[in-house]
Order: sequence, then structure tokens, then C-alpha cells
Amino acid sequence: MNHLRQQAQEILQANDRGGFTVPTAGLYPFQWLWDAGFTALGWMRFDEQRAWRELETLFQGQWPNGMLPHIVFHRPEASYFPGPERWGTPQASPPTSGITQPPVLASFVRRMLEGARDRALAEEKARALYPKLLAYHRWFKRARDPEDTGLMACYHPWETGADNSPAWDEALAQVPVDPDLPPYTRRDTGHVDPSQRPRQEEYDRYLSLLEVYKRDGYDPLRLYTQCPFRVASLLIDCVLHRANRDLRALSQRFGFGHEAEITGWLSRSAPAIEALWDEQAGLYFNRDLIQNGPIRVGVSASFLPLYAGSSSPQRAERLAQTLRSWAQQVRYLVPSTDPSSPRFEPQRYWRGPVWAVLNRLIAWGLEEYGQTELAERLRQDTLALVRASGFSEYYHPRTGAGLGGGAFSWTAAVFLDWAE
Ligand code: 2M8
Repeated sequence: MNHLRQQAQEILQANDRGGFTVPTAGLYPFQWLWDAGFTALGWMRFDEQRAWRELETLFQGQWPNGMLPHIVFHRPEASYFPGPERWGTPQASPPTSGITQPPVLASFVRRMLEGARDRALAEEKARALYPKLLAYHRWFKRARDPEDTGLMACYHPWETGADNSPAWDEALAQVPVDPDLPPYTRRDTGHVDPSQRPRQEEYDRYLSLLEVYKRDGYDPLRLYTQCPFRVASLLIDCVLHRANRDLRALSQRFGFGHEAEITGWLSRSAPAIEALWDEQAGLYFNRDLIQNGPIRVGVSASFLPLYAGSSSPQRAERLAQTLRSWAQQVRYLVPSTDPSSPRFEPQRYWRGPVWAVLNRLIAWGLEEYGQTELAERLRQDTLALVRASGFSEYYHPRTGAGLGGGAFSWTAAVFLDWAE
């Protein structure tokens, strides 16, 4: 295992661009929000100073309204599309995208603080990050849940982190392809076999949504009623619920005094997440906010209420049963889509492959509900995939083949954080 640890460290070092870590060279040459969070957990295992720096650099891209964008374009790079020109956001220095991503950061800052060897450094860094995290979470509540429903509106499949998940098929199909869509050339399929990437009709709609944002001046409240793609995503809502619990703990620890405000948010999000439960399916479903109904396809995020901590022990037990039934159909957990779904595609990105980061989040949840055997199974499966196929972006749940980009930062980071 030691040589793999060594290799994982070397991947982070090779992907380091001076203060930020690219997910992988070529395919993703900038800093991504939730990748930065996982990557910081990996850096913590061998260079704590550098781990904190990852997050500080990410927050250089925070918008004045508190929004933390999903990509920070620290310096120009032609190997990725869409770059800053296509996003056309008001944010210039550094340029950024105009949407967010699963807000793992407050939880990871707390975790980094609690596991730090250099306590003084960790206290100083976490205390300094706290107001920025609070501004980000306040933005979520204000901009994405103005009616106080407890669920956040997401405006793009990219925001959910699980871009081409079959959960978004119908909602995305309702997005009209812009008749004046400026021509573009995809770069992703030049790096990765197209059979492992989203389809062209999805990309046309991903890009059409950018034209909507630009026309609407990136006004979040206008988009709240006008955006042709609006979903409540378990990845955003469960990660945010957990992050708010951790933000509240940080507020208390440092004496910032925001506990009552954060408790108010939590008292709305917990029942709203639980309302996504489907008794017959034995898991949670995402929700289409335009059609106002559940999206009935099981995905790996369907287990995340365990990570949020909103589930009852009974529901947690039922979720564990559902996960065991998935395990009958694949060799490696957790496939990103229910393997019995007709939409399951075991090699295509978020439509079937296993992702180390999802395994990590789900396992945290399982552990907290006392499902230690299943949590250990997820850990062992993740380590086995790395041993068999290296540090890939994602893996085939039946063959274990490595898919997507290689020498991948968040896979290396999860390995460093999780291997003994
Ligand atoms: C993938 O998404 C980007 C867009 O954000 C892309 O395909 O261009 C997703 O897997 C996302 O969750 C991840 O953060 C990003 C970088 O690893 O790649």
C-alpha cells in the first residue's frame, strides 16, 4: 500500500499549479469547487500548510454576493471548454464560472481542524475561512431558496456535480436548444473516449443554459422563476444540510454566535429532504422543481441523506437493504445509477460508474448510522479499484476498469484520506 500512497502524493504534487490543484491535466486544467475540498483532505495527510492554501485560493473566486463558483479560471488554458469568455460572468479577477457545486467545504474545514497535527495553524486558518463560508451559505439560502422551502433550486446539471446523471434527462430535455447558440468545439472528447462522456444533445443544452444566464445578467432571483432547468438535487441539499451542521459547530467553537440563524435553516432542510423519501423504492429521489414532482430514478446520491444525518434509523436500515440489493448486481459499490434501471450505462460518466468521492460521502453516512460493515465494504471496494486500475476519474462497476481522466486528484486524495 505504501507505494500507492507515494503515487497518490505524487499525483497531487504533479497536479499542483501553485496554490491550486487541477483535477487532472488537460481535461480539467482549472480549480473546481468540490474537487478542491476533497483535494485539501488529501493534502492534509502530508502537507497541512498546502491543504489550507487550496481552500484560500479557491475563495479568491468568491463573488461579492457570497456565491462560490464551481470553476475558478486562475490562468488561461485552451484545453477546456467552456472557458471564461463563454461564461461571460461579471467576475473578472480571477474569472470564474457562474454556477456553484456541492458545498462540501464547511464540513471538510471542520474535519481538517479536528484532524490537524498543527493545531495553531488549523485554528487560525479555519477561523479566517469561517466568514467566507457563512457568506456562501447565506447566499444559498437567499438566492436559491427565497421561498424558504428547505430545498435549493439548481440551475444546471453541472451544479449537481453529477452532470449527465439520468436523473436530469427529462428536466434537461425541456431546455430548448438556443437557435442562436454560438458554434463551439468540445474539448472533453479529445481527452476521453466519447463513450465515457455526456452525449452531444446534452452538451447543446448545457451550453444553451449559459446563454440564458447571460441574458438574465446572472440574476439569481430572476433565474429562480425563469430558468428552464430547475431541480432540487440530493447532492446539493444533503451536502449543504451536513455543511450547515458543521458550520454551526464552527460558529459555536469560535464564538461567532450564528447558531440560531443556522439552526433555522436546518429546521427547514431536514423535513424537506425527508419528504424526498420513497417508501416503495426504499430510497430518496431528486425533484423536478418545474414539473413539481419526484424524479424516479435511483442514483448514488439517493443514499446521501445518511451523510446529511436527516434519516431516521428505520430509513437508514432500509437504505442499507437497497444498497445490498445493488451489490448483487455489480462487483464494486456504489454505481452512480441503480444497476437495474434501463438507463444504467456502466461506462458512461455519471450514468453508472463508481466514483471514489461519492463512496467516501456515503460511507461517512453509513458509519454514523452504525452500518459499519457496509461502510467498510465501500472502503474496500474503493481501495481495490485503485489497486486494480490506478487513480482514475471513475470506474466500471462490473469490470473495475479505470475510466475518464487518469492521475486524478480527488481519487488520489480520497485514497490518502481513507487507506490505513
Ligand atoms: C466534471 O464536470 C465538469 C463540469 O463541471 C466537466 O465535465 O466539464 C464533474 O464530474 C464534476 O463533478 C467535477 O467537479 C469536475 C472536475 O472533476 O468534472
